[in-house]
Amino acid sequence: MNTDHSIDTISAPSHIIPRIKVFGNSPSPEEIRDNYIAKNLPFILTGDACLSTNSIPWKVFDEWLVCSENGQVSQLDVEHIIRHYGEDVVPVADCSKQEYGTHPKTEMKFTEFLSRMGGGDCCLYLKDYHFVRMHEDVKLYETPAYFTSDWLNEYCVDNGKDDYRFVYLGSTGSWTPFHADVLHSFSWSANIVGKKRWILYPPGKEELMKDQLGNLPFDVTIEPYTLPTHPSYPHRVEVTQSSREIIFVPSGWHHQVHNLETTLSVNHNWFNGCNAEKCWNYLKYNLQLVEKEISEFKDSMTDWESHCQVLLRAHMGFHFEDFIEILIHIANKRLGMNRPQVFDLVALRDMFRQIANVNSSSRTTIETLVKEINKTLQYYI
Ligand SMILES: O=C(O)CCC(=O)C(=O)O
Ligand SMILES: [Fe+2]
Repeated sequence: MNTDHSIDTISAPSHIIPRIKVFGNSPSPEEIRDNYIAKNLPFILTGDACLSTNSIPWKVFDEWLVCSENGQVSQLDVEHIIRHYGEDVVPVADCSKQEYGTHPKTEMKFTEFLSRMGGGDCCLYLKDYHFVRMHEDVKLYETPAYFTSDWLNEYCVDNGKDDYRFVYLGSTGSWTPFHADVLHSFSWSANIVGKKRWILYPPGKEELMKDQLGNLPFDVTIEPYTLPTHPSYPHRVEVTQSSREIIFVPSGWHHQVHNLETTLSVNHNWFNGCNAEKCWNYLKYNLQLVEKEISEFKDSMTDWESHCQVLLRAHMGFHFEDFIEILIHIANKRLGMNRPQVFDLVALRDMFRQIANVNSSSRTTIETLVKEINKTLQYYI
């Protein structure tokens, strides 16, 4: 594997974000899975091959970008975008304000966003635009082979549910506050044009940054977090992602992101056999928090446990049965495939064994699935 560990290596020598050069089909998805994704370590993919399919660059480059007058740099083809997508209603964050630990969001037409961004309103940031779901026929880009094992979006697409595939667009200075991703899922994010500065902390190190009330910082680019004497500082990892590079953000790594130029990016959140257990543990941990929060009603409420699940879903976007339903859906599909998906089936079996202890309405289904998985796997491992 062609990795360059020397570029952009950051303040913390123990956590270096490698740049991995993609040539044709190399490295293989299995190499990336085993060396980085399964180890929950960040990396950057570089080289045009990572943003093309069978050597053909993604359509977004041709359709959404134009060369500047001197032919040197790519910039947004605003006219094309407005003509085709200007009427889309898109979510827009206001980076100049803080509400409940994040930037408040509104909705506006894409055309209005572009004209305000063009007019120098650097505080607006278009994010979480469900472009793929809204324009299924367009196929602006393809999920890179390294990230196609995606149980979350596979389930959402198969069941007509809201997905986790987004387009982001913001001018220089727009930014995303400190956070970890939904359900502690993975994220991959590809810069179509522009540059982003990423600041990341490995899982658990965010604890060193909580205030006396247990709140995480909103902005880690200010003191005391930038002081080398701060306890979290040795764990801080920073990297600049250039145009046409893809970053992988592992599960539970808190991060903050700044657009250093006008940046158009696509990103997906997802989980698969490498991090499903992390997502499940995070869901269980959040259930404990909810249970603690309303523990005083435990004896007086008949359906206290289901209330806890409702609150869990309101807070996290998922409750236990939602998560279990995704696993069951994927297991049924993998069992129905001609070529056995050994990696997925082993991971699903491990998950079902853990979930078997939970009081789930799907217990019988899960037991049957484990038996079927065992039957399939006996010929392969
Ligand atoms: O690009 C950004 O502003 C934020 C992206 C992000 O947080 C992610 O991909 O997880
Ligand atoms: Fe994120």
